[in-house]
Amino acid sequence: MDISTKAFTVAMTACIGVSSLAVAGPVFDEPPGGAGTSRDDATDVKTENGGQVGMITGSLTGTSGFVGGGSDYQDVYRIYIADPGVFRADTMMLDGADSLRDPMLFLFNEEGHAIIANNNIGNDQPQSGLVNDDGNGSAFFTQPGIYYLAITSAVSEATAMIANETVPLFEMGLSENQTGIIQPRSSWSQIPWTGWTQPTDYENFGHYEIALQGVVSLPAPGGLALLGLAVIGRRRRRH
Ligand SMILES: [Ca+2]
Ligand SMILES: [Ca+2]
Repeated sequence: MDISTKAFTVAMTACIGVSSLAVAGPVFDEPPGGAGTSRDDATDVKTENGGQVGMITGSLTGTSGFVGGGSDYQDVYRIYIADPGVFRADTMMLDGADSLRDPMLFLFNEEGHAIIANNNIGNDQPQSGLVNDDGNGSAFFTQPGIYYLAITSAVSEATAMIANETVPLFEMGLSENQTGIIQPRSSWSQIPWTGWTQPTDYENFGHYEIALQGVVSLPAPGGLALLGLAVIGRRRRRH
């Protein structure tokens, strides 16, 4: 499959995914204080009644415009992926001047190791989508559990410390990494993400909606152990 065909396929599946997702599960709104930007201060995605989470909504509010003021170009959510086989995350094209026109999405595991990222679902399609399928029928990850989902203003990408240097973990500046789902170099897959590059376009901010599949409310700490036991129990019964 050449790049343009692949991009088209991703765009089409994104559309199908979004249309079927419009009614799937409760919406989680970014809290009033804003989402975190790292593993340490990531926002827990929990719903009142537990169960499926169909969407995250929030805003990258940009910069306050004065030196020393805060800025908001990356939002990081701690999510629970209950069903990796169907996991996907798609930013929605929204009407209105206050919508985020060009997002990027990143997925990291609980240790902060990079799994997948995407800038644009296709040429001239700046929305972003992640799906757990490498295009050849193989999953990028198979374990249910805690993951970190980040949305950023393009281009602000995940960084890591490698050989005492801060490097862009997904090398999203490369021309072949502008569309499609990308992974880090295999030798970098165990190196934790530690920060973000500065945004390249300070005017690229606004409201976003991320449609989700395969995600449920984060269990309470005690519930997490029970969920783990349930998974082990299921596996044992297969033998
Ligand atoms: Ca925010
Ligand atoms: Ca984008």
